[in-house]
Amino acid sequence: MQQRRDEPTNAAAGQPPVLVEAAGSYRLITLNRPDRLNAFTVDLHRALRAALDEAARDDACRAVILTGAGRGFCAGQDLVERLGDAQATPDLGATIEAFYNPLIAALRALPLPVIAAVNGVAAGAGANLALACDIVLAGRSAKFIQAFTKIGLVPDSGGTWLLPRLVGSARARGLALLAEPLPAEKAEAWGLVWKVVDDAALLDEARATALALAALPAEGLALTKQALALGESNGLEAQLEVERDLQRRAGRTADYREAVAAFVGKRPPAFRAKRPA
Ligand code: T3D
Repeated sequence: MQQRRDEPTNAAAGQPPVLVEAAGSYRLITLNRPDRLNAFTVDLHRALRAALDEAARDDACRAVILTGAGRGFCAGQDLVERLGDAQATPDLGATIEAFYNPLIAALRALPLPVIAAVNGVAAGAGANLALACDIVLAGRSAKFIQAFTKIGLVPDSGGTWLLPRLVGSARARGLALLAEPLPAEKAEAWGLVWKVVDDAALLDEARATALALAALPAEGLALTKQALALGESNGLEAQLEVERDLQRRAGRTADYREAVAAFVGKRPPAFRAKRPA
């Protein structure tokens, strides 16, 4: 039977909206609605949150890769899902509050580094989902689009907060207001992206990055992520105090002691395989 144009796909096709590969020390989470460029439905939101929560609970998991199935990373909100609301006036604030805001907050608070492997177009909330990750890798054909104003909306999922911090006010305003595609290499030059690689090499690069992170002391990474998050709103004086407090905690970890002993002993360190609870 042919899919009706106004039905969100995937659930109907029996495909899970998110695929999770537990690859030993890291997890690969793939948004899996390729026929809609992995646009967000409620099901996709729920599955992605569950996958992130499970990764956080798995103490063998030291990093997460987030990517998209097919030719896109994520096209933001599924507008077909919204079509169903056309008769009523939808309360988009409610869906932002219920789904998008908690997702971005959860990503930023995850005690694990998250790598976005942007394998194609990242539009609307999909673009800001990628930018909210800790390390953004992009395939050469990827592009980032703040698609919101094209449909009369406001950049969300942290876009209005992240963009000026990443690229400065002038570029943030251009991106947000004009909603033009920003190609991967320009995104890298502007500081939105850690690294651009050939499309065919993207997943290998993401896996290598995850393994490199997984080999580092996990608590140090979690505390570093926490320090950077607090630094985004603190003044210097307050942040110096944050660094003191977090360094105190880091200095008490077994991995720090092991790293120093290994360095002085001129041997490779043997860090703990599991993240501490
Ligand atoms: O609602 C709320 O809760 C508020 C929160 C909002 C958050 C947001 O993200 S708002 C922004 C929503 N997203 C968009 O406005 C982007 C819409 N998509 C596009 O502009 C284009 O598709 C792209 C620029 C992303 C890619 O263009 P292109 O030419 O590479 O691909 P395409 O042919 O347009 O898309 C391929 C298929 O995916 C196509 O389906 P078809 O014709 O093959 O059956 C297209 O309809 C579908 N698709 C792409 N984006 C979405 C989508 N279907 C539903 N929702 C989408 N967002």
